[in-house]
Amino acid sequence: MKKIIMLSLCLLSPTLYAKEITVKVNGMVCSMCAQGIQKKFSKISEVKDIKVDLDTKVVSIVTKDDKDLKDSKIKEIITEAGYNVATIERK
Ligand SMILES: [Cu+2]
Repeated sequence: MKKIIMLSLCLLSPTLYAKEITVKVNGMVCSMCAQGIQKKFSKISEVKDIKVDLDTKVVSIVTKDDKDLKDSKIKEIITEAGYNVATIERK
């Protein structure tokens, strides 16, 4: 019985909620850069909300409920756009 409870907790907890991911990006200098990155992320099905702050060079991603976006995927998108990922933080 205990095992079943533990197992169901493990299966449910990690992906139930939307995730907030904060990505610091090197190389974004103007609003065109920001718009380009915003466009790329908004095309991804897991992404619910995307904001780019040019002053702090931070890309804020909110995923859809029960979805996640892997760090490797984030890096891939940003690198392909011509920028560099400095840090990735998750809440
Ligand atoms: Cu630019």
